Amino acid sequence: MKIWIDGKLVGEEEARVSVLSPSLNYGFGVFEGIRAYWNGENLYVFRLLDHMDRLLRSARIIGLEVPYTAEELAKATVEVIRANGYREDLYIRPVAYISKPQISLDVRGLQASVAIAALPFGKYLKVEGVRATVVSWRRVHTSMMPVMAKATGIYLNSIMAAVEARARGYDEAIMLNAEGKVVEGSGENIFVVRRGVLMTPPVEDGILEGITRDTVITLASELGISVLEKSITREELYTAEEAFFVGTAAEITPIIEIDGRVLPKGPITQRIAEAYRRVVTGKEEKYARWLTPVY
Ligand code: PY5
Repeated sequence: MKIWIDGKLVGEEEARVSVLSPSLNYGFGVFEGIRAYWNGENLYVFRLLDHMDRLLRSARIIGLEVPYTAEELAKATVEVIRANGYREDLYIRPVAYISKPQISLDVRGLQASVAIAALPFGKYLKVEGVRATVVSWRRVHTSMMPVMAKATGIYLNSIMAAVEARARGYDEAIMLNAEGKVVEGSGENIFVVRRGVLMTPPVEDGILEGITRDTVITLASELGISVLEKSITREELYTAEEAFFVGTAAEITPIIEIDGRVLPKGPITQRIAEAYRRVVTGKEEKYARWLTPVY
């Protein structure tokens, strides 16, 4: 596999960092997760520029200097996919990090390296639906960590949640914030349906501002489904008619059980999932602007 690093395409064994990298030791880095879909004829990268824009915003939040524009990183992504000759569904992982050794926490003025890897990828969560549980680990509060940034260090919080849920026999975690409001999964945003209305936690509750979340809000409005961005309590979650996770990796994944309460795989979830699939595979002319053709 060829990986793009700072303008060069290198073999996987050459794509290495120092063990004393502050990105490895202290979690000082930012990353993205992007998907590309092969429809039998074309390979489309979904919302590529939006992901690269978020990577740069994340870097700006944590104070990491990334010496590339979003357009340059988008071009590099197409280049690395072509270099590998992929003709299948992919997951793309750009990461900006400090490759050189440094013990000091004073990371001011260091310039980031950027690596972009693309690999064949299937489903992340069970397509038929997942059993979820509210875990004991709370989502880090925005006064403690810059949760709006997709920063590597923050993912220890996600790992604790993801592992706790699985160790307790569930498929995925649902996290509450410090105030006890439902915020997201370990690596997904969440939507619930109550009385026919689709609801999702607002950004100010301390979530990652998901690109799939934005896609779902856009598609739902078009389908005539009303969407509310509002804080969600645990009781609202437990009395939801439908619930689903959304994310680049998770796509649209129905939640079929929450802490022993069974949920149907409802009609709104299904309509959203179908619309999403059509858009990402290039079957909706109207959303062609979200697709970057590789070939
Ligand atoms: N919330 C968190 C904590 C996430 O990590 C992710 C993405 C999302 C929400 C959804 O964001 P988006 O729709 O922009 O992808 N998580 C990564 C992904 O590629 C996976 C991390 C393991 O989906």
